[in-house]
Amino acid sequence: MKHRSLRSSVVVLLLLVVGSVSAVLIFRSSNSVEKSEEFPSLINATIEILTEGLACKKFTSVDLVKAYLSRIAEVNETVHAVTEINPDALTIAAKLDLERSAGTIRGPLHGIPILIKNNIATKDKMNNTAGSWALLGATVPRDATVAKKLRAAGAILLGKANLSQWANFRSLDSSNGWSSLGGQVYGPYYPNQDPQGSSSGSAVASAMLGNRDRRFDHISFPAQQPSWHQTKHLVIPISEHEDTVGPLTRTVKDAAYILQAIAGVDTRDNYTSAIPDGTIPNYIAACKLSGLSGLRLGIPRNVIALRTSNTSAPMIEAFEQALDVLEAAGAIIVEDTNFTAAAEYRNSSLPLAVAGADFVVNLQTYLKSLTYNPKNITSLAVLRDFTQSFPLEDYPARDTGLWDQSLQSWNNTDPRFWAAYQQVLYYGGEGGLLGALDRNNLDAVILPARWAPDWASPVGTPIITVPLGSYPSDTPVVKDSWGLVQYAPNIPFGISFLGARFSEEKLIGMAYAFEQRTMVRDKVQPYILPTTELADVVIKKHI
Ligand SMILES: *[C@@H]1O[C@H](CO)[C@@H](O)[C@H](O)[C@H]1NC(C)=O
Ligand SMILES: *[C@@H]1O[C@H](CO)[C@@H](O)[C@H](O)[C@H]1NC(C)=O
Ligand SMILES: *[C@@H]1O[C@H](CO)[C@@H](O)[C@H](O)[C@H]1NC(C)=O
Ligand SMILES: *[C@@H]1O[C@H](CO)[C@@H](O)[C@H](O)[C@H]1NC(C)=O
Ligand SMILES: *[C@@H]1O[C@H](CO)[C@@H](O)[C@H](O)[C@H]1NC(C)=O
Ligand SMILES: *[C@@H]1O[C@H](CO)[C@@H](O)[C@H](O)[C@H]1NC(C)=O
Ligand SMILES: *[C@@H]1O[C@H](CO)[C@@H](O)[C@H](O)[C@H]1NC(C)=O
Ligand SMILES: *[C@@H]1O[C@H](CO)[C@@H](O)[C@H](O)[C@H]1NC(C)=O
Ligand SMILES: CC(=O)N[C@H]1CO[C@H](CO)[C@@H](O)[C@@H]1O
Ligand SMILES: CC(=O)N[C@H]1CO[C@H](CO)[C@@H](O)[C@@H]1O
Repeated sequence: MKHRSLRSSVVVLLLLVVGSVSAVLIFRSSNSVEKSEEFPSLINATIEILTEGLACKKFTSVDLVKAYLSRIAEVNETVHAVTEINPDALTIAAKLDLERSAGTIRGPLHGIPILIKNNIATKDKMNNTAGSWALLGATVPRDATVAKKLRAAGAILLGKANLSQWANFRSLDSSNGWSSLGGQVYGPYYPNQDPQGSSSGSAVASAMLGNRDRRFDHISFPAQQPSWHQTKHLVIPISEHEDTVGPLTRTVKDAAYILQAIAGVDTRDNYTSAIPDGTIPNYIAACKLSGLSGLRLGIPRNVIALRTSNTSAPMIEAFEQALDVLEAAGAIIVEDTNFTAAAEYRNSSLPLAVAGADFVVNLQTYLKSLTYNPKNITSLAVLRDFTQSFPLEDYPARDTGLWDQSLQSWNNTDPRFWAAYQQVLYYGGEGGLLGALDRNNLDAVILPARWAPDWASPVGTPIITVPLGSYPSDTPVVKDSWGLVQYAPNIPFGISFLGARFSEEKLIGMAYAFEQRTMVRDKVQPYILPTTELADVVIKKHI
């Protein structure tokens, strides 16, 4: 039950994924040389590369959407990463192509396809279900603010990424990446790989571009978890105090572009009012090779020591090697910046209780906002009844243990909530990340990604994770009770940079400087990759 350490966090995800259809491949062999010269390979294309191709009319957004749909179709049977496709994606792409040819460019995301997680509401033909039959067909009054901002920035919402049902907040015993509606998502680095985290589909989709650390994305943070910079309005919640919306992308710079578009004050989400001066730094400009120069990075060795097992060795070894890279890039490594409450936090049941107390109330608020609620799901209690009696929800094989606990306990309007929440704030704050940053005068704390997310979600601080390495070829294959592969050769892992609240700009700089010096994503390849490329779409168009 590794993922039971809770932490929610919701993820938006830059698409650029998958797929291909054999029928369009007829021209492939004869054109392969010319093709690779003319078109960027979709596994490696960044937002900047795609934007350049769009700008010089090498291809259109319609071509891009067609190519990605084809790539998704190629692999969806194997990895189940995408729940549904936006039926209007091609129409939207055509409109954005027209705008572009008329000289209107909304910004760097103009005409770029993006997948969003299936708990971010959109007021269009797509469902927002958190992977449950309970919400199929339900409608919302408006786009989630994040979706609205992405649209306004010119992004094409291509589809919804499969996720762990209710962002993994239902059962005490279920598998990562499973939902009644979406089925089981698998990781792309080993057959039947546990996709981890609730953002399973998002991460798998972006991993198939080659870059994302999938392995330890757990519930909380997928790849980057920003501060409360992003509005959560109309995102199906777990916990208002712990959820965060963030991008999962192929590269650090791509994440910076997405974050730039979605960050900012939203009057519909009070948490965003904490943004200093209400202003957002330039995250793209923060992507500098000098991003590590002169910065103090602490290692809380006791956090790593607390949860070390025989499967940790390759991660820790790669982490130690990364320290040399960080130092060579000008960082100052500060050893033993231990978190004073690490052991106590690990033992505590309060973090889960706080999330459950939020869930009862926050879910009800979301359900109340629906403009059409076909199954009349109005509260967690009703949702539990539905889930336990609807055969496709796979109850009791997958229980509702977390809901049972939440419904038995106090909720976040109870005075006991505030005492518990203060204690959780202490674990993540003075007793955890914030205390270590402060005492040691650090710019960030670094950890192998597996150990990182627990320390950010309670205090609303950002994390950015970049690929670090992968399990070696002699790794014994370990499966969980659901048959999901937990450890196996080639399964990647990451390194995380954790900073103070609203330190995204600095963290992005560090992650970029590390990524550019290591380019681990080029060394770890999924075992399955789609083959459709832009050439297949563009050349076909001209025949
Ligand atoms: C949303 O769910 C409904 C079923 O209620 C289905 O008919 C529709 O096709 C779904 N939308 C998409 C985009 O798949
Ligand atoms: C923000 O807080 C104010 C004051 O507590 C409250 O009236 C308002 O409804 C809140 N808004 C949201 C979107 O939660
Ligand atoms: C930090 O924790 C590590 C691992 O538990 C321990 O070896 C080290 O002595 C601690 N350092 C300090 C300064 O307490
Ligand atoms: C770790 O130990 C368990 C048994 O305790 C074993 O099943 C597994 O194969 C070991 N994994 C590695 C990577 O050595
Ligand atoms: C955590 O729990 C273990 C096992 O119950 C106990 O031995 C240990 O003292 C506890 N640690 C703290 C810091 O509470
Ligand atoms: C939260 O708890 C209070 C007090 O027990 C109760 O009146 C209220 O209905 C609960 N809220 C929800 C959403 O269940
Ligand atoms: C939901 O409630 C409405 C109005 O009370 C009712 O007409 C409808 O049959 C209910 N639907 C379900 C699935 O229970
Ligand atoms: C993507 O880039 C990597 C690293 O440069 C390279 O090995 C790989 O062949 C590229 N993929 C394609 C499809 O061009
Ligand atoms: C989105 C998508 O392409 N889904 C496809 C996944 O595979 C099944 C079976 O081949 C198709 O029916 C879906 O359309
Ligand atoms: C589009 C896509 O890949 N969706 C998949 C989500 O997962 C379910 C089942 O696991 C698949 O049937 C869908 O095709």
